[in-house]
Amino acid sequence: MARKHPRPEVSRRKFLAGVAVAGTASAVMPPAASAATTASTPASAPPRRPSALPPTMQVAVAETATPKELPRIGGVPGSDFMVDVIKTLDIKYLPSNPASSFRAIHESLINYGGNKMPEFLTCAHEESAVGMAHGYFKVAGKPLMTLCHGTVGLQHAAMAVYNAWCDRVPVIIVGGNDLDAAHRPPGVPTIHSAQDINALVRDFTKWDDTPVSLQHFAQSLVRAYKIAMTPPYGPVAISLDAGLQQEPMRNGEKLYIPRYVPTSPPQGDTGAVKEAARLLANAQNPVIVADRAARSENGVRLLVQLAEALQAQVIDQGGRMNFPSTHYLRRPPTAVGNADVILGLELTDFWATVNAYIDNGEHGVGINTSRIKPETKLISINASELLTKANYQDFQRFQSVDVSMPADAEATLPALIEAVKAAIPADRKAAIEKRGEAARKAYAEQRERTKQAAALAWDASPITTARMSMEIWAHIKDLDWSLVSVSGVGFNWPHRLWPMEKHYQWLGGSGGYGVGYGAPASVGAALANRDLGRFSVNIQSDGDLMYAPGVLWTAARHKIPQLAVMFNNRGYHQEVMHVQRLSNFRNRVANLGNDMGPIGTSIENPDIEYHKLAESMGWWAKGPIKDPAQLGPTIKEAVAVVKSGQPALLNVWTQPR
Ligand SMILES: Cc1ncc(C[n+]2csc(CCOP(=O)(O)OP(=O)(O)O)c2C)c(N)n1
Ligand SMILES: [Mg+2]
Repeated sequence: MARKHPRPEVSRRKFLAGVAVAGTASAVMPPAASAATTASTPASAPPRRPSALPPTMQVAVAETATPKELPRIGGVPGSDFMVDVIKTLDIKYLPSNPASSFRAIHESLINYGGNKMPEFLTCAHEESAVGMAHGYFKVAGKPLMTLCHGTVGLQHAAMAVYNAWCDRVPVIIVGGNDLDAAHRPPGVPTIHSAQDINALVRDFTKWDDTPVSLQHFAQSLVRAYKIAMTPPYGPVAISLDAGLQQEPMRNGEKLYIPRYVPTSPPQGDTGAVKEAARLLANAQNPVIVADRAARSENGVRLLVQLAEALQAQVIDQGGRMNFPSTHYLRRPPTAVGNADVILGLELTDFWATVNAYIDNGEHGVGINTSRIKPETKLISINASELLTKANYQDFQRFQSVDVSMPADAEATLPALIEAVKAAIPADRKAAIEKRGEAARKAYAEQRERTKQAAALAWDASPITTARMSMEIWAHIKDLDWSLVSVSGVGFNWPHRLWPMEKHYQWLGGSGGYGVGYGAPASVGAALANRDLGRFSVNIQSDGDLMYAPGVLWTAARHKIPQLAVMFNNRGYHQEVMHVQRLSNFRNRVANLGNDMGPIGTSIENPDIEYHKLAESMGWWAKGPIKDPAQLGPTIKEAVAVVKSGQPALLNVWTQPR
């Protein structure tokens, strides 16, 4: 007699026993399930039902069975040649979550490539792998490559790719995919294949390709690297056919690897640079606004030179560390209000730099207002104008500007500085000097106000974000430190209080505001800092860490030290405020759950013991720290641990903002 349910009986019973589901499920229950559950359930109680049907035999075997022994394959594996190509590009690490669609190149990287250049770093999530590459680049200035399982892996990676795209950071994404429908294994490998995996990320990558021969691969990978590394930088994707990786090279096939030669960054047109210099040199009150302007230490130096030549105030929007926080020309965003000329350098959002948007205006419609005087002239140098695509709206609102240079700001600054010096009329020099004196005074007054604001509620518990910042600062100030990430919203005290002068002391944010960036990017940046002998500090919010906390394990496993101090406000506080704002706007009270905040926004009850979470993954950790007096001594201990090479996390309970 034919078996009714051709599934392994024992494992199905185990499966059902493991799936204890309360309530009534609408799924159809197989007969064996009701037998297995009713036996141990009183007659009156509703039968327990599984939340999902057991896997089919085919799926179970594909996922769990030992692969059959394969015949030995002669010749040189195609994926060995791929490793040769990768090695010419000087890629140090390969953070990745393993998968069969790239098993051949994985094997070649280890056995043929010796797991060096690149070294495989085991990741628990594809989003973590891309996030690590993102953070790494902003310290090292070199991209990493990641391998991901073509469909499902790339789906997981997608948000991190979008962040890298918005933040103008190169990442080389290689996705395994089995294209040949006639030869690929049935079952899972076929479910995990697609005609075109790159379509998943095409709208937010600079370029992608699907090589169909080894020579094509060599050309594509070098081209992808070159495109990713041409400012404006960005992620690129290569779909890597499983068959091409696995098959041996054809007999007598002559292959070559194209040489990678870096592209020089695009510079502003000479005429436009001159016009910009003329406007700036003759301005009464020029203001420079920088977002992702400084790609390197040299970018910071150049911006200081330009600002000093003009004695122009500088607003650093923080997409990168552009301008020293200790410089007397540094000003807050409101400084645009007095400007007659504004120079925007690699701004994500020029519109919002010169306009304000008031969320809860009349009739639920936002109100636009100008932040600047109507006659203010606007100059923009922004390489992102060379990178626009249609679908995703990272290009922001349209802003008309008077001089528009689609060019790399750092590369254009030397010419602009020279042009400005040449354009300053002799009779304006005294006025420009005077501007500098006024700026020194304003800077000193502002510092005083900031210190006073930081002292408010100094002894409060939960701990204020200002106090936490200063307690950290006290213990890192004599080290070669790098603030690798600040997750959570509005934690800006380090920028207001810490002297930041070197370009690696602040790396900028996620770019796309996709939460879950902070933890993996901090690990990637800490990896680059480890190799450079620097001390990494990460201010880690609770919501951000919970997206993919497995990256903590990767940090411990690969000995990547960092000091993570948690901005644990026990909630998605940004969203608390959004719900409150809407309730106020509608003359209603935000609906409170059993916890403090509006329903759906708090992360309490149970309170997550992040210190235990980190400890379970190999970190040194302490918490919860609620008493501000305890914070200093605990940070001291943690700093010593990090210096010894182990990552350390402090679970600090903070004020919401
Ligand atoms: C992937 C993603 N999901 C949701 C959001 C919406 N969002 C913006 S801020 C925020 C709260 C994040 O919580 P946490 O990191 O603890 O920061 P806090 O607001 O508490 O400072 C959320 C959920 C987002 N930006 N990205
Ligand atoms: Mg939070």
